Amino acid sequence: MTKTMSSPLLLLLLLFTAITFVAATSMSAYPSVPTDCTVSPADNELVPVRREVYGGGRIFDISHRYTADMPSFWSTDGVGQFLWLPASMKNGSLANNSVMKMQTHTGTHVDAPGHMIDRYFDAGFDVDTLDLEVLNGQGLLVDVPRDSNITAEVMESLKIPKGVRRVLFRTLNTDRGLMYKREYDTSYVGFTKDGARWLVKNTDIKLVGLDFLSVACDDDLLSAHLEFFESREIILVEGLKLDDVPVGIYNVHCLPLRLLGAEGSPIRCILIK
Ligand SMILES: *[C@@H]1O[C@H](CO)[C@@H](O)[C@H](O)[C@H]1NC(C)=O
Ligand SMILES: *[C@@H]1O[C@H](CO)[C@@H](O)[C@H](O)[C@H]1NC(C)=O
Ligand SMILES: *[C@H]1O[C@H](CO)[C@@H](O)[C@H](O)[C@H]1NC(C)=O
Repeated sequence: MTKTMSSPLLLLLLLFTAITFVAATSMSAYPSVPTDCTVSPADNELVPVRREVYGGGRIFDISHRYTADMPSFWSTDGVGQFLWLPASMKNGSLANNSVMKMQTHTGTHVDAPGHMIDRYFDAGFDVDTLDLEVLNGQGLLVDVPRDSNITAEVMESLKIPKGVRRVLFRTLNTDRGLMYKREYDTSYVGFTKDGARWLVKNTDIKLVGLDFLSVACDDDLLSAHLEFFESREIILVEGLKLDDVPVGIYNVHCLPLRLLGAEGSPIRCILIK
């Protein structure tokens, strides 16, 4: 670059900056989406239905809806805007086309072994390598005691039979509605290091699901994750929505996105009776 810039070039640069700025501001707002789907009789043919349960109680959606107000790791302001509408029919485009940008560990999501073990990340153990057989199959929804994190003692008391390969743990987090609070609450319940180790050593569980953004409690965040990740056989599904689902045996279905190279992915999980 030369030290001095000719004035036409400078002008062009300024103009370009201005255009970029306008484009950025027109992208900054996202149209509001109706979430209240109680039928208004006037135009009931244009009211979408939003459901948590399908097929008269046969299918439970256990994924959270993505919103700007959902909690995000260590944030007091939630996820914030993650959807933009750079092209819209209202502004003359052929179609509406949204753009999204968010951490891959947002909302209901899955962790790959590369999340906290760097040599696994470098070797390519990303979400695209996760075993769909583990993520789909018969599983158990259990309630854990509300007065403790998930320690070895708690795990032992749950008496989960050998052979059970998928367990979703419902905790105090669900009662406290932590996934509905914008502010990230570090006092959530999760696995302690010894709880994670006990599960790895004494059960056949390969899918571990929990009802807050991390399966490991804040005090043992790294150590409990490492216990789970080491063998690369256990898949962690976090941020599950387990409200109002009866305890019991279900067919669990979880499908991550095939994000090549990513150590996490949003995931859609459902339970079928
Ligand atoms: C359309 O463009 C206007 C002017 O740039 C902007 O204010 C508005 O937010 C845009 N609408 C949509 C839906 O993108
Ligand atoms: C679980 O552990 C966290 C710290 O990681 C703590 O703040 C919380 O009070 C514990 N919860 C229970 C129910 O013991
Ligand atoms: C997309 O286009 C349709 C038709 O113009 C319009 O009714 C709708 O509001 C647009 N969606 C958004 C998100 O702008």
